[in-house]
Amino acid sequence: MAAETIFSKIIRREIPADIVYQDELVTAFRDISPRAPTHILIIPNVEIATSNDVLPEHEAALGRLFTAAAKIARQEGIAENGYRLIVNCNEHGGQEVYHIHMHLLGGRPLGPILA
Ligand code: D5M
Repeated sequence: MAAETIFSKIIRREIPADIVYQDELVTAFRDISPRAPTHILIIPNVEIATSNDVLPEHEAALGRLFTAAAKIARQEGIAENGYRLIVNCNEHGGQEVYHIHMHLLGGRPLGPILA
């Protein structure tokens, strides 16, 4: 199991966060420093540090990230126009919090990914 991060405290509701969705496998909450009108982090409730640490037993929780993303995008009213899903890994990927998370970004045109 990965070392605990601040995200585990958010899952357990021990520190404040704007949680927009939670079920038995994943939790989603608004990013503290949003890069777009909608910027939500969707994380598995199980601690997985990075995408390098993914195991077959995590497939249900990681698949749920996508179903949750689609549901939240509809809730946020951004499904039709579209949005971006991002998972950063380690230093070169720009990962800051070592509990794997999917960024859901939308609400404005985001431009080319590598711009
Ligand atoms: O993204 C990590 C993201 O996590 C970054 O966009 C800020 C966000 N963050 C960090 N702490 C919090 C809390 N407490 N609430 C909400 N959002 C938070 P990365 O992909 O690791 O660079």
